[in-house]
Amino acid sequence: MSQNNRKKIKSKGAPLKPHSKEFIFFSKTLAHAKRVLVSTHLLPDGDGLGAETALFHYLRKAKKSCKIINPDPLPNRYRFLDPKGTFLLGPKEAEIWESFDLWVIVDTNDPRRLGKLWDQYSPRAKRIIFLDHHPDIISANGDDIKYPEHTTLVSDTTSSSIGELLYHLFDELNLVPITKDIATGLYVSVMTDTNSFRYARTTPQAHRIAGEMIENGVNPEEVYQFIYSSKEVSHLQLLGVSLQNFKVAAQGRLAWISMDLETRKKYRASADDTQSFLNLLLLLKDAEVICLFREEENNTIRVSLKSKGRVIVNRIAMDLGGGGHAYAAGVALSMSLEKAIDTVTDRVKKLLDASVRFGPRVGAQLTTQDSPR
Ligand SMILES: [Mn+2]
Repeated sequence: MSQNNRKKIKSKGAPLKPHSKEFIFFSKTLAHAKRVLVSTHLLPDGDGLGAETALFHYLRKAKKSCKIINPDPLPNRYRFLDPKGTFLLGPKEAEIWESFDLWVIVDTNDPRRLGKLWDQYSPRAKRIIFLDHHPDIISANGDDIKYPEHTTLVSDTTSSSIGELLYHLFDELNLVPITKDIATGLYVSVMTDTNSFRYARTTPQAHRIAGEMIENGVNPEEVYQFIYSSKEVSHLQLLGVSLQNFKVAAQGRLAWISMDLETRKKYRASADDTQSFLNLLLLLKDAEVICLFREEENNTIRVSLKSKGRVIVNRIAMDLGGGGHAYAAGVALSMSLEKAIDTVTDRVKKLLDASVRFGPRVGAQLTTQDSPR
């Protein structure tokens, strides 16, 4: 699609907000960088992986050296983004330069979510940029995370996805046209982080970007099939077990699924598998907050919290040492599964109770961003 048409589409929508000075700095740094490393968070999702794919193809096309390394391997359902397994690489799969111009870290602003990669690569990067749309972790809970001096946070909590931020970045840079490969990355990012255009932050802009990417060659049905119709028999059996056993409290306003390690192993379920079960609880009419409790190998319980949008849940995650968006947050707890369920559901019940008495905005302290992590 020509540049002319792209401008025409955008002019019909709401005017774009002016770019922040950090965003302009990112654009300039990227324009000058020759070697760029790109990474996303542990347990990578479609937003991070789609954004990485788009960046990789864009930078390669612009004749720059780009490599991707992630703290976790590529989940199978995203294999279609890199069918030959040449660039969306996990730890120890990629050989990284001794020194490089720029490390772009997408979909998080928390160095801890890079696992071992942070200590390994942060000293080797001349500049580190976090491209993110989550609330700032430092202002959120006064955490003692120290960013090295050569770090810049480029964040827009009103953005549906990292793909949306990259769309503006590519528009600003204007180095190469959007190819089908770049478009596929952007489409996957926007589609998965709006839960297929269902979340509150599904803006006209998110739809416009998706539409434009389809014009650039993306096949929506094919992408959908790859990401969502990719399950093994054992996955649906585990889903059956989970849905038989989910729990409801607070007059149906709270619902949760819990999964112990034994069950996960029996059905060979990955973390990525179980995460998708949580969204099914959103089908419940009365549920306002839904949770998933997943027992991990290292004696921790990974908790995901989601709100339909009346109450804000990231305060609960932050109080327990986690974080996230207002309506989608998470935390890892070092305790038994039963204890973790009690700890979190007690807090959610109190929150729901307070929201009845004091109104739905109780606990609101942060920006209201509702895409998932
Ligand atoms: Mn995201």
